[in-house]
Amino acid sequence: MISIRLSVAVAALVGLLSMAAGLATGHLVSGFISPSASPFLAVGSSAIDLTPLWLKDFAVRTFGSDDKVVLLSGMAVVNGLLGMVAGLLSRRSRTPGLVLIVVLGALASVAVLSRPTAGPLDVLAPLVALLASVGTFVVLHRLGRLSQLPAEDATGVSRRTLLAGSAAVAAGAGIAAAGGQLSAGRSGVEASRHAVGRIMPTVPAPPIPLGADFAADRSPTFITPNRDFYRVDVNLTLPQLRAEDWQLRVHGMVDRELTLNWSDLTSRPLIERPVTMTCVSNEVGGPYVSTANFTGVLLADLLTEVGVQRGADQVFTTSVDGWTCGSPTAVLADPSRQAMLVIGMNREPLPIEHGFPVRMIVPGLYGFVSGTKWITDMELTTFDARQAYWLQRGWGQRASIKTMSRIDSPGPFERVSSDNPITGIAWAQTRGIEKVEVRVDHGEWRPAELSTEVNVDTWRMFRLRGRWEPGNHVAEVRATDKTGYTQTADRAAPIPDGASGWHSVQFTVL
Ligand SMILES: Nc1nc2c(c(=O)[nH]1)N[C@H]1C(S)=C(S)[C@@H](COP(=O)(O)O)O[C@H]1N2
Ligand SMILES: [Mo]
Repeated sequence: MISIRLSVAVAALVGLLSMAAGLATGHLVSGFISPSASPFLAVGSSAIDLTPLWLKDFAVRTFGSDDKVVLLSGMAVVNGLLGMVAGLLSRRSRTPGLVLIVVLGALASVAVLSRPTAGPLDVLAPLVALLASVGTFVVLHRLGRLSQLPAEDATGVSRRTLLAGSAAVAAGAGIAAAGGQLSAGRSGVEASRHAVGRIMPTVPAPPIPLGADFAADRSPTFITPNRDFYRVDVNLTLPQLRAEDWQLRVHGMVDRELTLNWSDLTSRPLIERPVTMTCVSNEVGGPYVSTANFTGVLLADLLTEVGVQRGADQVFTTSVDGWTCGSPTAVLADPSRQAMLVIGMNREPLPIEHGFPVRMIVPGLYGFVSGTKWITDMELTTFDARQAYWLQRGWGQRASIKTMSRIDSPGPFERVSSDNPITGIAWAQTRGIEKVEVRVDHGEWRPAELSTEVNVDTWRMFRLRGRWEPGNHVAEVRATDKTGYTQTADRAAPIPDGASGWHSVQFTVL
């Protein structure tokens, strides 16, 4: 046997395709077990959990809600490079490349099995992935060597055979990955959501008054349609939890432990209320704020029922995928706060990405300390005893939503007519908005017109009419809440307890 070295290009191609074949097959198998068993996605989810705070903050700031796409693309590139390295290590002998593939396969298995929702079957996905990757590597490596034999040793394996084999692997990987993606959506959760049907509250919210927004002048609509509601979570794959399988255990420092299922929950009085939700990661002027009519069961009643023991200052909630959240008991138990276990959003069952079948909503607290989606566990405990997901990563513990305002029209650097009103939103949940002022080109602050107030837990729209000279301008906004506090110019970053400062927009009058 003559010793043959694979060319750099062939070696890299063999490694790259073996990696693709493995990841795609694993993704396909996961489609039949559980989306989070996908080796590719499990490694991505582990990366999210292990990402240091500064990098996470950078990613959200730089890529916004595209951060997941960016993460997945970056991972695809890294995986491809690792595959190429495996190929390049094996230009003479296939052993070093195989060793690297087996090590990576083992790491992927660890990632899959350490997902909080992992079941024992999940390991099948990375195992099949590993087998597919090794098999592809062995076959393509052999084809690669044969295709590089000198002509007098011709075995009938030409470069063309190698190319055909490679194309077949690439196509197979594409189909497998797409198949995994398709079958992942078939867990019966959409059917369960459909079966729930429209959510009819026992106590409906009063109708939204006319004049609750200035949408005609390009403020947001008062109610955000579900499909436009901002979404923030750490999930690459959405938890698949059917209403009929849902349970919530309320336990810990309580007198009477309680477990609720879907029919227990939905047979209680269902209260409907519009609430504006906000994410602590929202930059000044950012998009992570939306309003919906939420329907659910009041938490204050539930906490009275279980009998909270003295000293239990934290309600520690966990979602089905293991994400955790710590909220102050005093806030959740306060009947005037109207914190809820929510099942309905604008009369629809919660969309899956917003927590189907049940989530928590607490007016006045940022989502990361109150908005547990896919909630399955509620433990009464102390802040000393347990640390929730974001607290472990440097964010604040008691995060009340700050008084804030945002200009929506004109948009940044927009060219508008001279009579374009300046419109936008202001919010100060639990306190309510008293006044919004706008100034143009650092002139006098002028009070803006306010939309009809719906309740203190929702946003209010503002509008300032005027005539602006042709040319470039800057508009700034500041809100005053009903405690008399006026937003200051002091800029704070979102970390650890929410951004502050005035939003400003530059625009041009034609
Ligand atoms: N299970 C789970 N619940 C979660 C999160 C999460 O990552 N996982 N993110 C929280 C954060 S940070 C916010 S701001 C709100 C956002 O809710 P939305 O996506 O429905 O707007 O959900 C909260 N609930
Ligand atoms: Mo958030």
